[in-house]
Amino acid sequence: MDSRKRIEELRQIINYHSHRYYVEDNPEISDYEYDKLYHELLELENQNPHLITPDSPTQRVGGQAGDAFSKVVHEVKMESLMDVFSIEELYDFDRRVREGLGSDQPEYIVEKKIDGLSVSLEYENGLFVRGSTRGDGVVGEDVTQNLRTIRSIPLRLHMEQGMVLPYLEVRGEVFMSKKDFLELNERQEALGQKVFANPRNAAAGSLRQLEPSITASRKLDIYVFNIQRVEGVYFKTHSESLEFLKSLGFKTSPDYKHCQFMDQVVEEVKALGELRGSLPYETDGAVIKVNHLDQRARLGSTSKAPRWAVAYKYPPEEKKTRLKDIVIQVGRTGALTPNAVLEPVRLAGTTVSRATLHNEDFIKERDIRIGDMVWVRKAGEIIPEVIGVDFSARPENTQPYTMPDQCPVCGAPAVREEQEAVKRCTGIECPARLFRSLVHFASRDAMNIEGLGPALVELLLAKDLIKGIADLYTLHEKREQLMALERMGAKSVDNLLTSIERSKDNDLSRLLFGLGIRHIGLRAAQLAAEHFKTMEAIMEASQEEIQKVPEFGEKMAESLESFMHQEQTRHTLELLKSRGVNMTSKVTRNTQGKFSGMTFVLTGTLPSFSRSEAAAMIEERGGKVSGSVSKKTTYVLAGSEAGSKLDKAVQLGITIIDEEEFLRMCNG
Ligand code: 0OX
Repeated sequence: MDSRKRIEELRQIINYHSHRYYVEDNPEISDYEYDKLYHELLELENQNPHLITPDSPTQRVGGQAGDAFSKVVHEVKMESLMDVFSIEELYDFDRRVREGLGSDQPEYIVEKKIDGLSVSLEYENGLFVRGSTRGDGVVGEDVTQNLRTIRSIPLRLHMEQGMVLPYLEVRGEVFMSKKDFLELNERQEALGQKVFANPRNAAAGSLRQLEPSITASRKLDIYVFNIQRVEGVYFKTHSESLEFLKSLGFKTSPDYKHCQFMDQVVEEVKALGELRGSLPYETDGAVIKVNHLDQRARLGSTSKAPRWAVAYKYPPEEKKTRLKDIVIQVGRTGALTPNAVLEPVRLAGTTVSRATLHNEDFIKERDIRIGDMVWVRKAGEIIPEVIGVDFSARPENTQPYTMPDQCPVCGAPAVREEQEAVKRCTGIECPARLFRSLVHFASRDAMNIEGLGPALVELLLAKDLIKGIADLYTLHEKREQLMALERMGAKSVDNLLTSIERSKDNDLSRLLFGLGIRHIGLRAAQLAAEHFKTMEAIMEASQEEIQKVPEFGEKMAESLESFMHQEQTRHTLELLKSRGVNMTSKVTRNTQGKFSGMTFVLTGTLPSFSRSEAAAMIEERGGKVSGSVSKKTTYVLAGSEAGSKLDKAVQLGITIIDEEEFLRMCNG
């Protein structure tokens, strides 16, 4: 068979199985078999790049990152729904519809109201050509490249032979499942990145990424629920149009209900209210729509919303139950979170026996005590939370709650920073925060172990190849096991091991920074390394002695001293030393260097260095780095998006240099 034919055949087979998997949730073949087909297609397309078309399943993540989204005008307005909050108001809606229709009887469709963000998808001759956000209903943003990454959006519609469909615009709701939302937040937290308040925000944030590959990594999904515009076909009812959309390959409003009478509508609205807690995605209501499209046309719209549809919004369900205990969970950043252990209670579709109490202040402000009867609800319908106490039911002899001063996982001191809401574990060997410790240890400004990013750290921990930071330096004995890891070939294993080996010679300052000690940033680590010269000296130093390090304040000295005296720290440092990691510093302030006597201020993002790298380069040459611009500043080294420091430099007439000029000065 020639390549062209096989490519077309593979695309059809892959599209079919992709639809079974992502739209019908009912796969026919294993992931392995699917991957094999996909790779065959990828291979053939690689050999025949001229045969690649934009609707190929391999081309979902292809777009370039832009710097902004362009605007899209919605020819058919993307109307919003009127909300109602009671059954009574639902009957008012029905009455208005009946008045509008005269002697004609309405028939209703009840759909779940998916809590995501509305988008428009446009198809020309069956090909996905443009997708946009709702925006204000009239003007939205072009997010085509990002929508293409959503597997349940067909890039090419499934049209019967001979079918003519010059143009189609549909509307749907992009959402993230509850499970994927929780997993995303866990990942975000581990990487120290923004966590999202609810699945809707997560979906919106993911869809509005300027880099489509980020959207692709976010597991978004869509339900399509309306035809906005179409040429070439005609429908009498909304339900017919939904069935048509389904036949084209769209994932449509799931399990919508036909209702002839209002009592059926009310029954369905109540049933959905019961069901919503157990659904894999969030719903914030039910949508009730007139089914006949000619009736819709007659009813029309107000300036705000269509008269033929309404959204019934569910109130969050609240229940009262006994708080049996408070247990502390330690997150990956070492944060201690108090969790309520509850007398099990049914809430929004699931049985709840645990709930978050957020943090120390939350408990204190509400005076929540073990033994109390407490009110619980599901925040954003997913994570149960305690909201308050029924003081009238407080038993005798309860005590105000106090958070522990020690990490319940490893026993190290748990400390709360002034501006922070949570206490954090400070133990370097604490299993709960090991992931985060390792990622930081390997990072560029710390030990600079190339190739050891969050994904690999995750794998090494999952496969039990390391149990602590010091175990990185025994990995060379586990070459075989490393080779067996996903995506690790001989070359990447060698590179990793070389990089780890090389890191043994790092200056003490990098090691000190890599330990992730509270208040000891890159600069503090450099100053301490320069001052003490050896790890041993730091370990023996008293708080007063540490405070003599230039620029060190009491908090920094206290934190460093207490960290150095922890049992876990000493153990890890001993292991690191015995495995050959350098514990001494050669950092010295160069007073004869070409930058001696000069003060630099860094601002904005430099094209190829981090600010700390540039600072190190300046200091190596005897210069000083300051955080603010003054008359004493010699140079301001400015990158992109430089802010007020740059304005101030201009005002004071300070010489501003860019990275290129800076490199010339360094090397010249
Ligand atoms: C949803 C949803 C939203 C179509 C035109 C006016 C009302 N979030 O699930 N909107 C609509 O319908 C729009 N249906 C839905 N199912």
